[in-house]
Parts: sequence; structure tokens; C-alpha cells
Amino acid sequence: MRTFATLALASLFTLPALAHDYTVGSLKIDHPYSRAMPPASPTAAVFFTISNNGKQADRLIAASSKQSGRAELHTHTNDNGVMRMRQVEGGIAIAAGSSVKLAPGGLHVMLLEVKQQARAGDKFPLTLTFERAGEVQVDVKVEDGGEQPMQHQHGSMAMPH
Ligand SMILES: [Cu+2]
Repeated sequence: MRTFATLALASLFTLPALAHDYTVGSLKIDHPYSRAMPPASPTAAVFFTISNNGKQADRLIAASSKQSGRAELHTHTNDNGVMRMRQVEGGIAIAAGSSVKLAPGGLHVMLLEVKQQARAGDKFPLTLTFERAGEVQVDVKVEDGGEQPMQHQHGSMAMPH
């Protein structure tokens, strides 16, 4: 019982170290992370939550990383039962006083032309560009894949994600 209590306490204290967030203007970017991909995979996805504490709407319009040749803003759509991902037109809007979650199966930053896949436990920099707040660089933490990567339809080509 005592050991259990000690462990529970220890994990409580490590929580703040796991969470990481960034602020730019009135935006907060919470816990940018990616999932480890097979070494030969040319793509990876990045997820985080954007909160807008300001009085004006903003928009995530671009992303870039030295980790990949290109980065695009993607979403998933259900096309007659087939999940497809496509580029978001006009960026990802964050209304004043609201937050938007980029998460598996939904919105994400897609890294394309990945030169070398990061491993679980690694981190790499990602630059996000907002229409109003400007640029911010965040560290993306690479987490264990855990589940099987989903197969996506990207145009006519299925690609693991
Ligand atoms: Cu994608």
C-alpha cells in the first residue's frame, strides 16, 4: 500500500514534465506530438490543441519542419465509409475564445517527404504560422505508435499515416 502511494505520488509529480505548451499572441499550443512511424515511411502526422484566448479569430495557415521536405494542413473526410484525407482549404480557423484539437482521425499537420523518421522519445522542431499571431516554433514529441497506423486514401494512393 505504501509503495503504491509513493508511486502514485511520483507519477503525479512527473505530469507537468510530460505536458508542454507554447504561447504566441493570444494563442496557446498544447502538447504537440507525433507517433513513431516505420523507418521507411515518407509521412508522419503531428497533433496538438490550439486555444484562442483572444477577442479575435485566428487561423493556422502553414507549418514547416526541417524533419520533412513539405508540411501540409490536413483533415479527414468520410467519403461513403472510406476515410480520406485532404488538404484544408484556407487554413484551420480558431474562433475567439475557443479551441481546436488536431487529433488522429481528424485535423493534423502532415509531414511529407520525411527524410528520416524520428523514433519514440525523440523530439523535433515544427514552425507554425498563424495569420494574426505570426510564427511560433514548437517541439514535437514523438510517442509510441501504439496502435496500427491507419491506411489513408490520399488522392488515389493509399498511404500509411
Ligand atoms: Cu494527412
